[in-house]
Amino acid sequence: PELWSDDFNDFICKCLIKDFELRPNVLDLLQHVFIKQIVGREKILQKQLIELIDLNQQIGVIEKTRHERIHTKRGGHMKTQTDPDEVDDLATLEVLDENIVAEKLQIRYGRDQIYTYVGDILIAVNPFHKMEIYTPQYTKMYIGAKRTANPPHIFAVADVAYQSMVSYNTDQCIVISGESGAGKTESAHLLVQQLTVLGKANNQTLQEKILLVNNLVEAFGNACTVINDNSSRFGKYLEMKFTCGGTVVGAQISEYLLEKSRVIHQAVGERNFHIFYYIYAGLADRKKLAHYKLSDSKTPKYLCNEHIKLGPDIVSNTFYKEQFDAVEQCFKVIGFTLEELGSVYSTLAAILNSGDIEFSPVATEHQTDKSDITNISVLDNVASLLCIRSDELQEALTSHCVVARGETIVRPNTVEKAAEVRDAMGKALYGRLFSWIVNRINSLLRPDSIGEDDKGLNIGILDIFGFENFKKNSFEQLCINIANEQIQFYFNQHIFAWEQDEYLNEEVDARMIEYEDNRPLLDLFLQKPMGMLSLLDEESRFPQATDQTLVEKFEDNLKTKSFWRPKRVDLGFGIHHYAGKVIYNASGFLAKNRDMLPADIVLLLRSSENELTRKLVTHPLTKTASFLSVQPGEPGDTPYHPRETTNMRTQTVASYFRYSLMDLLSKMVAGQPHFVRCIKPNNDRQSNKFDREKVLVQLRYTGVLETAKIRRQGYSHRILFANFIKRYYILAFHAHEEPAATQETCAAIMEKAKLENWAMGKTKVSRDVSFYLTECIIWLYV
Ligand code: AOV
Ligand code: MG
Repeated sequence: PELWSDDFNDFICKCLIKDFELRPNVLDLLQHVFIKQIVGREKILQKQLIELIDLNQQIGVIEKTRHERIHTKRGGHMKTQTDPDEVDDLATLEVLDENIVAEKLQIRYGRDQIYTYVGDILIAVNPFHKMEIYTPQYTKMYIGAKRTANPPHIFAVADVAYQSMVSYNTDQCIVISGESGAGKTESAHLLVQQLTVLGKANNQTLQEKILLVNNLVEAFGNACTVINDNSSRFGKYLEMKFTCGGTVVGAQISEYLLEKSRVIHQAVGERNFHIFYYIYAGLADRKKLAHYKLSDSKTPKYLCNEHIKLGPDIVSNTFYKEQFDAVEQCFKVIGFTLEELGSVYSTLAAILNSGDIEFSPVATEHQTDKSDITNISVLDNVASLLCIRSDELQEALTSHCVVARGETIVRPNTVEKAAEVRDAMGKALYGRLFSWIVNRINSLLRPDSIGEDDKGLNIGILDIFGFENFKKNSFEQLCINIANEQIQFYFNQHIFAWEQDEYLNEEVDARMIEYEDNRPLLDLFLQKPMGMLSLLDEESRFPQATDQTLVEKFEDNLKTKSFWRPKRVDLGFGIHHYAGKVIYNASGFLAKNRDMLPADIVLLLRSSENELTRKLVTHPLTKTASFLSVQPGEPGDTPYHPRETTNMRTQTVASYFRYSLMDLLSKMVAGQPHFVRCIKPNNDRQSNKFDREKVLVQLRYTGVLETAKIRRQGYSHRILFANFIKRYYILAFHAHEEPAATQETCAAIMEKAKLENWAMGKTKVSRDVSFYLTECIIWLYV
């Protein structure tokens, strides 16, 4: 400590401020000297510091030329400070209006600069073509780099999240939003890719496993829709687990609301889940179709949509075969056993076969509504794949038990009813298989070192199904759009509501920004007892109710201008969502919501000789456990945050959905959020086509302009006095000092480091956006 002179102090400050990559070394060195109290080694210390600075300068030069080279290669547009069109951050625009914002994005898009910041939020415009900006060279360039040193990039978001996690010892959460086909899932992959590098997994296999998780669950949960060939049909929250030191040690996924109805029916121009095509082609390639009771000449019904006759196209499709090999490889690397794999394939094959079971009416003397199975061989196939008895399956499909006056009576099923039971079984098997796979992945990737007390840290990545508006929108679209509505609400809360509250609480002067609050819409859906989902559940409890009575109930109870009944559309109702108007068709709503799997089928599957089949119907899947564990909140909690529990016995899809949302939010609110907003530049999936009007609509409903405004005026990075001082006191105080956690200490550090444009709250200190953009910022990226 005696060696510490003011000059020397300045010198260290310069080192620390100028340099990021080396700062850990400088700090290490200082600690080494001061903590161990090695006196008399000042010469060595100085020499080492000088070396560090030289090295630093060299690196600076290398970085600069690398940066220029990359920019030159990408179309000759070198980044210069004076280029007026070069706006990496929309929050810095002098004039902020939506046309200017759209124009800037368009200019950038034309130059293949698909990423742009709005303050700390990243906008990603889908390029619809392969970009050379995700190579290892880029990965390296974005590690621990100053934000202004590189063009905006998804890797920079990963880096900020990672660095904040390590520095502040807090969980992080990256929320990716945008409409269907905007690029959420791709962004999620890129984040995981960068985070695995940042997390420097000790063993290669773990890194590999984590990278494969997305591919595996997406093979089962994604499908081709009319909007997106690889559309996510479920919501996914992937948590990457780290030690407090920042080493990645595992991963956990939560899945939300898989669109099971797709298994039995696909809309015009759409397909079933990818895995069915993969397995069909893959097994054909390995001459194993017969083993799984599939035929290459007769395509399973669930795969032939009335509008696409795929037939032999599937079995000869090389892409599907390759994908099957890839999926199998994922399973193996992640750690599934061969026996488990066999059972997964059998279950999938059983589902495909079950779709082909046909029924015909049998008219007997007494009964006219009995049904019989016309193709017993198919029934036998299904039974054998599921390891259950064929005659029992037949009975469970064609009849049902009712308990009347204490007696159990067997009643026959009509042809329609039998087909419904068959389809319900297919959907249930698939949905449960999906959950089982997710749970199995979780148990294989659960970090061993992290026990109850040492929870470690995590970064969650949310990739849900995007907002959808098809020609015909059903129950699935309603749920998907409500989920998006909820995510938009979460975004608004963070960016506007809580932000402005915080200014008030901290007594920092800031102008209030108007934004579109979608709270009334969430009320319309989720409020109890008069919200849409509650009304749906209530109606689902009446056996006599029909989809018609349901829509009437909506009409009688939902008195808001966001809900209306369009004329001349039977069973139609319209909702004005935050992202636009959608007309829904209530046909099938009640059945989809009840989602009944007859007890006879459950009991039968429980008797299976196959372990997996039994597990699918007996084991309480953790998702059940996870939403049961959501505890009621305190009175006065923010609405739509976790605070409810459910009665499992009467669970409908709507009530399950409501609790999944709460479960998801309870995970998300635990972390510090980072937002990525994906924008779809056109509806034709074309590269280099920027539909200005289409983009404007998205900018409007996502509130990008308002975000830019609040970010421009805002102090978006706030640190508690104590944390700030702990980290930076060395800039203004001697190493051995312990300055008090007060406003004055913070101010002294700020002044010493010659920082401007900061604000001091009552408990937190911050800097504003313009400062954020200057080169010498030190505390954002640590
Ligand atoms: P989504 O996840 O937002 O839709 P995806 O991430 O599946 O959308 O993106 C749709 C398609 O856009 C991808 O299959 C790619 O072809 C292309 N794409 C997106 N981002 C990029 C990128 N960074 N580079 C190159 N191509 C890209 V949905 O899941 O439908 O809501 O439910
Ligand atoms: Mg997706």
